[in-house]
Amino acid sequence: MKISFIHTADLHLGKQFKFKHMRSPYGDFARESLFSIFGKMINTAKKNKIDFLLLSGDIFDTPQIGMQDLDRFVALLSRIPDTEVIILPGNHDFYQKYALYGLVDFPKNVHVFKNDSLEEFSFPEKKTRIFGLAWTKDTYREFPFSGRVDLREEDNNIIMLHGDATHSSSEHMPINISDFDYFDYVALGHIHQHQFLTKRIAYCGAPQPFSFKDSGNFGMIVGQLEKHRLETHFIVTQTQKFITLDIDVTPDMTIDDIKESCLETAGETNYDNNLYRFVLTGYAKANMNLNLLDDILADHFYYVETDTSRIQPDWDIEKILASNKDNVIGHFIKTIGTDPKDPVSKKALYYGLEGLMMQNGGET
Ligand SMILES: [Mn+2]
Repeated sequence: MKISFIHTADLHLGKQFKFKHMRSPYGDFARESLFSIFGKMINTAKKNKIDFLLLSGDIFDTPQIGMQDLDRFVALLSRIPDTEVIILPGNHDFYQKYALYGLVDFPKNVHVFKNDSLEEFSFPEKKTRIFGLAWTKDTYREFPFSGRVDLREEDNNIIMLHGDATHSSSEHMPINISDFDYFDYVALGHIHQHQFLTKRIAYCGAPQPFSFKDSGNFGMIVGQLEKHRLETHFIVTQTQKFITLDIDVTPDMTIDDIKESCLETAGETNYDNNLYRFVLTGYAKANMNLNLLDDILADHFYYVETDTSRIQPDWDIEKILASNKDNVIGHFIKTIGTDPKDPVSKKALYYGLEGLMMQNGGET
């Protein structure tokens, strides 16, 4: 029998986002976007009469989630009564009797794994068995099941797992994927970057990037299974991108030149909802106030921040030495040398000078 499924995980509903610019509404928007993406997945399931919605853990960011978020979640799931929804609690939303999933009376199309031993939901009319193993605490140094599941040839056999298949020493439930390669499909959760470990074993990834560390595409996996023949597609669902761009700064640039370079590097892209970070490297005029840059760029982006921590002030060392011969600044320059060749000494000279100039108000 042919079945279809949507595989998603790591939505982290309810997540509190932290941005450099805390005054902003960006965190609220990002938080709300997770619900809106989940709503779109529900619509997709309904429209395409998807048989199974597989939620492979970390659907919520924490077990201490507000009732409002929980109610929204349940209401969305009750809109697809013909889709069987399977919830596998992960490390962020591990199963407890008196929190989160334990508090809810789910509609009858929703099935929740509740134990950290292997369980199964069986759907004889769809000739499908779905296995899984829930988290019931926040750390597992070993995978809590060994052995082989007795499968029937005539069934579609799926297993859902939440854990780390990339590090065998992980505290987040290390998974040895070769232990599960006899299933038709292994629906993994935990790692936010989607990846197919084999044709049949996949992390669907998070549906939305969460920070500037998240590059690449974010989405869900849609699949069909019939007589052990598996077909899968990765569908992009993200509504935001975190974009990090490097900017070279040279001493001849004014702050407006730096702004132009940022805009040029970003290109004529669609700025809607995308978050930009510019990482500046090189040497800037010693008296330039780079703190203004975030405000100067703000009009041009939905969200923008700059990292200027790698910028070095371009000082005329000879000139500083000449006007500070007899004080601690002059002594410092003479000790390191006016033009040290190795990068560590050069750094020491610039950082040291910066500190000394601020403390002593040295002459430039
Ligand atoms: Mn996780």
